[in-house]
Amino acid sequence: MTETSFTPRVFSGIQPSGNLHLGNYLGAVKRFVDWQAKDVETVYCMVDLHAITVWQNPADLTKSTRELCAGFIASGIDPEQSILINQSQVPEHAQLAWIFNCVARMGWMQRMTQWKDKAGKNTQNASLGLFAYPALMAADILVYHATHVPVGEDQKQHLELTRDIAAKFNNDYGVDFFPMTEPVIEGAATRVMSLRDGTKKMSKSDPSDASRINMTDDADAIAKKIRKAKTDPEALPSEAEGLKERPEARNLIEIFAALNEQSVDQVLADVGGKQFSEFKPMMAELAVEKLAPIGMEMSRLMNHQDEIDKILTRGAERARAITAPILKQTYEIVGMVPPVSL
Ligand code: AQP
Repeated sequence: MTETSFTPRVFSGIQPSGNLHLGNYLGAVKRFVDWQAKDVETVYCMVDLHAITVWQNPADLTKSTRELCAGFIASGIDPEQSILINQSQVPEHAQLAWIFNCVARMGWMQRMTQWKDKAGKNTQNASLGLFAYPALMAADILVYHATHVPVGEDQKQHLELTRDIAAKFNNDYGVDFFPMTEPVIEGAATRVMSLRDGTKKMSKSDPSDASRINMTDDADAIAKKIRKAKTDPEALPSEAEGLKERPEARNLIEIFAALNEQSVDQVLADVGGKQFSEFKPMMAELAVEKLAPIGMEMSRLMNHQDEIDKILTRGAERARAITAPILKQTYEIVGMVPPVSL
């Protein structure tokens, strides 16, 4: 199959599980905005069906979904230009996921690092949904015949599995129906680390709020978290080689580079030789300048929840114009009897 036989279309999603953070922003949302500026159709999703693979308080889920939508828009996603949706409002995602549950193999799922990390030792008590998570993710992408998926580094394995599912489906049914989607992992900060431990990913579920910059943090909170970020006693190096074995220093430099749209080498050329006591205030100033306006816009939008709900409803309508025909063709390929008009 040639990868060029499909019209380019971008899809990506984020779980509305609260605490949208700098890692989600630099690894994903900022990239989504870049793709929106290109001449390609873009679909961005709040993946609430993924979020409930671990327990979510219902009222919190509702609030986090609207807040995530506000986060997308405040970061620069234009709901007229991109299709902005809540996953559960587009039922074809879950319907195609069932087909993919029957294509994917148990062994493939068992190898997923996210499954191993999130289920921990007590796999018997994890939800079936958490195990099947990558099949739903493959459906999210392939129900749009999406060709490109911008994500952070941690999603690479799931994207490879998406390709495996597409290839097995195409092969089993002798068709050339689903594209081989390309993961797009780019930018200076594809894996933002915790501010308290440079060896751990910055994450929504880290119990320490000081480990992450939330997109809703105000200027004071952002500056304070950067001031308190863990560092080492050495001065900053002038070349990237000098960041080896210095995970906290590397993390701060990568965040700075991504926020300032520079490469790590460019940043080090400017700040090499400086102590953290000098660098951290520069970084705090940059982070406040770039992030605080997004947080403020998110709070403003959260006062207009009816507008957010309308945007999502309209997004779902536009999305279903793409997903319904693709699901219909999938059912035909699989051999399901179609309904007739009575
Ligand atoms: N630390 C990160 N650095 C760069 N990119 C990141 N992403 C997440 N964390 C980082 C990217 O954000 C997108 C959405 O992620 P998600 O919400 O679907 O799930 P996640 O990767 O599980 O996010 P968290 O914060 O780590 O949540 P929890 O704590 O619930 O597990 C993806 O593109 C992801 O790569």
